[in-house]
Amino acid sequence: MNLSIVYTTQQTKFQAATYSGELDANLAKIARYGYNGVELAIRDPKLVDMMELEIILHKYNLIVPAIGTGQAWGEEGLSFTDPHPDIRKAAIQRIQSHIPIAEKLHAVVIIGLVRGILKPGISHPQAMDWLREALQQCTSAAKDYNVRLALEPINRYETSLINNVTQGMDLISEVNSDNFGLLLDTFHMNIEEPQIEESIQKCGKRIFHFHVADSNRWYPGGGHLDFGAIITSLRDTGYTGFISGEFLPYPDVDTAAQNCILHLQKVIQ
Ligand code: LER
Ligand code: MN
Repeated sequence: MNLSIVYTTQQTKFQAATYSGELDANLAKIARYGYNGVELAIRDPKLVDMMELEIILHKYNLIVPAIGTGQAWGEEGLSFTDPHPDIRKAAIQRIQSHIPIAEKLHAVVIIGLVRGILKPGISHPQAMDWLREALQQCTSAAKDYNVRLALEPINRYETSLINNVTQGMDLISEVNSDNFGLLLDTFHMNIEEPQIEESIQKCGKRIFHFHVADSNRWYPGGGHLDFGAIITSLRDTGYTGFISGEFLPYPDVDTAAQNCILHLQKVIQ
């Protein structure tokens, strides 16, 4: 089983970014607990010392399956659907700036909250037009590098733009690019999907990445989701990528990281 966990390269307000700071010490722990990958949350690639990062990744034999980009929205307010054209342009440029490092690391670029939220006075169709336009530009730039982009359906309490798999798959048809797929997150799916396993089946080969957190956003096993059934359904689609832990660091980050692995190993044959 390919398992990763989120590490954020810069401080963030986002609470479910499991690990941050002390790069060497934290990556050592992640590898020791049994993860073979680390998902990097990167606000701005300019702020990352790639040389140091690559040395430490190599030291602990960790793969980077995906790069999270949501902090560009969370910390800087950049989004694809901001009414201001300069902010939309800056958001597109920021996502495009992730592409060369994603190529180097063979990682998927995540499109989470950088899509934005519906701003006052902006209609939903207008925001969706901006979103499609931005995604077309980013997927086309990523194609030249063989990089894939994964949009994450996010629950209604965080955004009103693409909350579920049906909306995500419609957007995929509209953007119509082979390198554009979905990141499914069990925390959001538990809120938005009629039936989690069926929605996973519906996405099939368009699942480019997968986040796990339990119903309460604790580590898998800390809530009431059936991860045995969820992961079986994911595997039935032919998915061989990473299952990536993105959960609240409760009761503390190390216990959560270890409990995640223990639970998944217990429920997955
Ligand atoms: C990010 O992967 C995520 O799941 C969102 O909740 C971020 O706001
Ligand atoms: Mn997520």
